[in-house]
Amino acid sequence: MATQAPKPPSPPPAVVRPADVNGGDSVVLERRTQKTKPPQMYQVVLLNDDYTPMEFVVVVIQEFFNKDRETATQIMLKIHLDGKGICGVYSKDVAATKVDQVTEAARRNGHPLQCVCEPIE
Ligand code: TYC
Repeated sequence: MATQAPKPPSPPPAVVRPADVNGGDSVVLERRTQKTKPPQMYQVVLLNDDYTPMEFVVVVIQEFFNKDRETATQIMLKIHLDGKGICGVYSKDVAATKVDQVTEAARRNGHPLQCVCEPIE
């Protein structure tokens, strides 16, 4: 059985109203504004604490947020100094999964590291 590829979303149709058709030689097209909003995005944030080792936080940021070692170290130090820091921005489901994965890894290793997500804008 042949499967069909999903169609990409098409732009809103322009409208031709009878009043816009002048003597058959010109047509006014009315542009419709896009009705679909982009989805709400969420930032995943790590919070500082006094007990989780710096090395563990760096590895978590590398593994779960796909950062290189240098970027992960910079983010960890920002959290250590400022109290919190953004590790990534995702759709709601992906952000919630990151929070669960990080929290599970922290508890499994006996660390109190806190990870939360918050809507942006
Ligand atoms: N403050 C911790 C320490 O000095 C390190 C740390 C950094 C902990 C970032 C949590 O999200 C965190 N060992």
